[in-house]
Amino acid sequence: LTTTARANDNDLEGYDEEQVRLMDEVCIVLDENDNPIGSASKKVCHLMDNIDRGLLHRAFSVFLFDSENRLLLQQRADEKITFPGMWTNTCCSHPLGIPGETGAEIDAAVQGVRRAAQRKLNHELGIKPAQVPLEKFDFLTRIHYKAPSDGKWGEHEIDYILFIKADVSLDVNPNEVKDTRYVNAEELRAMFKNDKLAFTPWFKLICKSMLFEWWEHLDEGLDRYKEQTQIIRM
Ligand code: DMA
Ligand code: MN
Repeated sequence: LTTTARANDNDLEGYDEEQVRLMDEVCIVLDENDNPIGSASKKVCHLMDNIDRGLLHRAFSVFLFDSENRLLLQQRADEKITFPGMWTNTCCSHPLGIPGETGAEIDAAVQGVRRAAQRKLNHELGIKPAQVPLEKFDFLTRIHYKAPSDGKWGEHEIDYILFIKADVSLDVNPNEVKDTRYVNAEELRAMFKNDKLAFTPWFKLICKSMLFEWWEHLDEGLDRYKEQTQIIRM
């Protein structure tokens, strides 16, 4: 798969310079069962031509709740190459092919994803690692989904869902994030009814399936909702 994946020199013409630079990050390429089988650049992994040939990579989605159980949302910056300007969960990205973020067995993979989550909460939202210690991230499940962005670009991931409850201070990186907002469940439902707002496909999938039920039971512990062996296909 990795050997047949392709990219062109001009694929990134006209996009934000910093976001273009980040397309050189090295993502973890997977088989359908989340076994790492190689690596490829973020650019190669997000071209629909490669996705349509089956290229799949590892990702994570963080849902951060404050002490009042409000969920922190972000609106993606207009500079983002995929899904610009859309509202989504607190933070999403990819564990990279770097020491500490890779892992084949599930426990190592989860720990790698936690490290990546801590790194990107800092990069995108300016949340200091000490406010989101690794052991506070609660791994719920993995979701396998595919979603086109604009025809040329898209996502095809096994997405590790992480919950964390923490009161944090924000120092938003405007190249990544256009706006942030804390919402309760009712406020999020109202946002979905507002057709002037756009939401990322993975956030919509998670909201339609499990989010509101998990959210209701946050303080009872989420153990009974955890599905840590099966991969949920959406
Ligand atoms: C990718 O998120 C991960 C998911 C779950 C869609 P992203 O496009 O925000 O990644 P990055 O912040 O690394 O550009
Ligand atoms: Mn991705």
